[in-house]
Amino acid sequence: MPSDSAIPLLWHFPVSHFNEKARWGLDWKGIPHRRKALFLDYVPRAFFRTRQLRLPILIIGGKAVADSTRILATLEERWPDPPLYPADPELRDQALALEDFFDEEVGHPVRTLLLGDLWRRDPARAIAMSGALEARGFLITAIRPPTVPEGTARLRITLTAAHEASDIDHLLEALASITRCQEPI
Ligand SMILES: N[C@@H](CCC(=O)N[C@@H](CS)C(=O)NCC(=O)O)C(=O)O
Repeated sequence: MPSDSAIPLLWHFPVSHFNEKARWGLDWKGIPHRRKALFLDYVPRAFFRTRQLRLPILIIGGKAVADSTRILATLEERWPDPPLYPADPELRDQALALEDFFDEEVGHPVRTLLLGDLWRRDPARAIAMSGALEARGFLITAIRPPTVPEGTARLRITLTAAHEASDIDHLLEALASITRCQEPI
């Protein structure tokens, strides 16, 4: 079946509040769709279709829609019933503000609490992060046993005098973007 078939296709990470939001919207509206969980292959796929590197992405009617908020808006437009948003404009604005607040302020710390410790003990996670950083132009090696104790892993970040402060800023941005919500394993 071609990827742009009439049935919407969701590219997603299984563990992520943004991705869960898109799955929940599709389920709430009872929209028949397919889901494909992506792993490291999300990098070329996402970039090719949307010129950005984040999931979820919904492929619908030949178009790729990135960003969970835009995905919900697209679903609402195409399948108005049952509605996701309140009909009253003021309540609707409040609902959208709440969505934004949970996306940006609540979701990340809650995920970190639940998953942070798990990930620290996961060598596969370190490899995936190293790959995601490489896709952004950073060569950062995953260090695994026996170099570090069994059941643990690290990322080795090597700085030299040739690095500019802006390089470090970009690295921090990339690390924040990847670690705050990605689950590519
Ligand atoms: N504003 C976006 C954020 C999506 C997002 O940050 N997705 C994360 C997973 S939770 C991601 O794909 N990260 C991969 C990366 O940054 O390489 C949305 O609402 O969909």
